Amino acid sequence: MISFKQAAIAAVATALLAGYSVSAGAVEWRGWNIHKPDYPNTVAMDKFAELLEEKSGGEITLKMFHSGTLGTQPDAIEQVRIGALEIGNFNLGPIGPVAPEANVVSLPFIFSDMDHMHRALDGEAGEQISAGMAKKGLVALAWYDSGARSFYNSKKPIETPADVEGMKVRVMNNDLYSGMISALGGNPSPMAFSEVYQSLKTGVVDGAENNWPSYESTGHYEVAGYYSLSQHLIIPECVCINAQVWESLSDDQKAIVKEAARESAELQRELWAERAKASREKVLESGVQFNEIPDKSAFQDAMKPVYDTYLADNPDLKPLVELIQSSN
Ligand code: GTR
Repeated sequence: MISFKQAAIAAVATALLAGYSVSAGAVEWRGWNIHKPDYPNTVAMDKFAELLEEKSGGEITLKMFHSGTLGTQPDAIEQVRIGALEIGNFNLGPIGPVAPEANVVSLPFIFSDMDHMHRALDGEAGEQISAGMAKKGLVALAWYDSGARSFYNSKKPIETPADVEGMKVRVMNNDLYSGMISALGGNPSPMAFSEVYQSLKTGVVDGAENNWPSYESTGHYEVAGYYSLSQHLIIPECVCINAQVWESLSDDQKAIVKEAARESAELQRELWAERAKASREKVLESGVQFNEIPDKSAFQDAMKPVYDTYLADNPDLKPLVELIQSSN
């Protein structure tokens, strides 16, 4: 077995070859995050960086780039896959088109609530999803929360699928989400997160969908004042590392990196729960019109074509879908 020091030297050599910024005996990674400074994920990724440095005795440092300054999420996913960036905090939504196993979490209503999602991710389903992502160059170190996504728009409350008919709705880049909006009779508009505010404001789109914290932190609530609690997607997020960089680490370093990521995830989940409440209160106080959808069955029934497409494209993943559904 090679020693920590040998592994560190190997990591530095790899880093030098890959052109990372290094000082003697240390590697500096670069990390991508889409959110603003006070967002739970941002605070947690900064904590991850701090823990990495502390636990590795300064051998591994991580420079975080927040607010999407290093580009859009689909681009950043590619960057981490090819090793141009080492780390990213990614939503599994835009990872889905790259790794079909990860796309299972983007089937609308597959999770009944957050607990169901946690159970699945912490068990066998999570292992299959991680393995699928690793094959595509992304090693998931820990899972972050991202709540439930619901519809919001500038026109009217959504109470039944018929209310979505004819509406232009922004979705993340993933055909499953376009299929989801089409199945409700709306017009899907895949678009980068950073463009949604202007698009809502100028009427390029009528609506979008997201969790309370993102609806609030982006200011979307100022320009799309109807929020309807459809909770159609509960998508987890990862702290992901480039697979080659991961493989270049010694076992000791891997343990340190995983532990730091897991500790940051504990913090993120706590902060997430607090922020979800605070964001909800803030937007409701500002006058957002909010409605619950007590019976979601019409929305759920309408999603059959989305499941059919996913299973037709990935017949081998039927057992994964059933595994998640059976752990409800
Ligand atoms: C947020 C998520 C981001 C991004 C965004 C979006 O909830 O945390 O990573 O996926 O949604 O809608 O693009």
